[in-house]
Amino acid sequence: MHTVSAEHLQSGLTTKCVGRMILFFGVVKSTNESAKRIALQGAQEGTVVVAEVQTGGRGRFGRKWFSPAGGLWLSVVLRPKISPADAMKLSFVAGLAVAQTLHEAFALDVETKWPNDVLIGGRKVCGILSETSTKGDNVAYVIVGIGVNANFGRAALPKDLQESATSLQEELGRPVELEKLFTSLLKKLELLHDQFLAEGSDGILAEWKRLSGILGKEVEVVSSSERFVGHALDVDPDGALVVVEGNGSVRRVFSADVSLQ
Ligand code: BT5
Repeated sequence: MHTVSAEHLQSGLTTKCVGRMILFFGVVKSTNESAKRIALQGAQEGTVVVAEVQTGGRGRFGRKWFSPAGGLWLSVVLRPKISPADAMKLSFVAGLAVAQTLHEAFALDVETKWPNDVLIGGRKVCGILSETSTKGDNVAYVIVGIGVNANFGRAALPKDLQESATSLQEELGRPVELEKLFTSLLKKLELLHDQFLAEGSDGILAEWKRLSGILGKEVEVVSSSERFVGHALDVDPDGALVVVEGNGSVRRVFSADVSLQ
């Protein structure tokens, strides 16, 4: 079996905080939902919920995230003492953690894609859903959900995703050790999260941008209210995508889907 096994998840984990407490489920609706529930009940920072299969995995804007057996589906409860605006940047921290882990473990050529994807060869191998809950002006908790398509072929995904998605198994021609991937990913996440809290987001964003496949290119931006094309210039310190339209006007985009033209 190349699925996650509960007893092995904690072995080899050398983190101080992330993964100190792990809740493992065979089947769950969504690890983000479970993590939210336990966060509300006071789960300590760094608690991780991981599942073998999700029946109602979620993406942004209520979209569905397909989560068959063999994937790495997890959510981390964080309680950073930062502003809600800064908490939004945790999806860059998580995206960079996944990209660096996949590159270091498997020598894969990975790309980050604004705002929350990791791609291999232009195809999505990982999606991130970071959800912040506020209390007054403060962050109560953040759930960082990470989905990595690992040990299944593209055929396990619905037909309409088979062109745009990929998996580690598909790229490497073999399954990977999920427990090892889990351990390395949590270690990297903790490292980058600590760096983010100590030094701010500049270093993280710079590295994330270095891996970006869309900056400097023509893109189409689609949001709930509009659609336009332009030149993807930068990701600014707030995490907004800066796009220059043909007429020279500069747009800062906070929430949308972007694709190469
Ligand atoms: C995302 O949303 O990419 C965030 C996905 C986060 C999933 C993790 S798994 C653990 C945790 N628990 C959850 O319930 N969620 C998190 P978005 O950018 O909105 O992209 C969603 C779109 O990606 C869908 O509309 C599909 O087009 C596509 N998609 C769905 N499942 C996919 C998959 N397994 N691989 C690649 N693309 C997929």
